[in-house]
Amino acid sequence: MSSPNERTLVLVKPDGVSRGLVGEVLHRIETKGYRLVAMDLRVPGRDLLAEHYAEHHGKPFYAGLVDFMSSGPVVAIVAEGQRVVEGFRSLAGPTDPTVAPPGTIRGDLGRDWGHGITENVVHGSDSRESASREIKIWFPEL
Ligand code: IDP
Ligand code: MG
Repeated sequence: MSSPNERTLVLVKPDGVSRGLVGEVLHRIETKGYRLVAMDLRVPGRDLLAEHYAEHHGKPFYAGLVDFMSSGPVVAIVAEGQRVVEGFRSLAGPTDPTVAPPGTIRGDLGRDWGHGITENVVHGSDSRESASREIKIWFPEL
């Protein structure tokens, strides 16, 4: 279902921020035509990340994922537009940057750096339900 005010949560992950890719990610969101609703640069705490990644608790990569995501600043973004959840997932590309197709954010800007955890530049909500849950976690004021 689409709706005029569909929203998604995008994160530029610590690898993306430290490599200077925030502008490039914002450029892709904006040139695709989505509207920026909120944006914040911060180092996320482990409690917030535990909530954000609740679906991954207990998986072998969970501890490494939280270590990676709390290792430096991230930029949290809320973007809006018809079908933006699906649209941003399409812009981001599949999880593994080594095989993500060229043309996608992960395919163009990401690679395996040999650090164990999958560093893939961005997060994007995977459904409207996840988006609304995640936006409340990162931007409770919205
Ligand atoms: P997604 O970000 O494409 O939605 P998820 O399966 O939700 O992928 O995983 C969340 C994040 O956890 C990924 O973006 C990636 O950073 C990391 N990750 C996922 N699977 C693995 C894995 O098998 N090994 C290491 N890290 C992983
Ligand atoms: Mg996911």
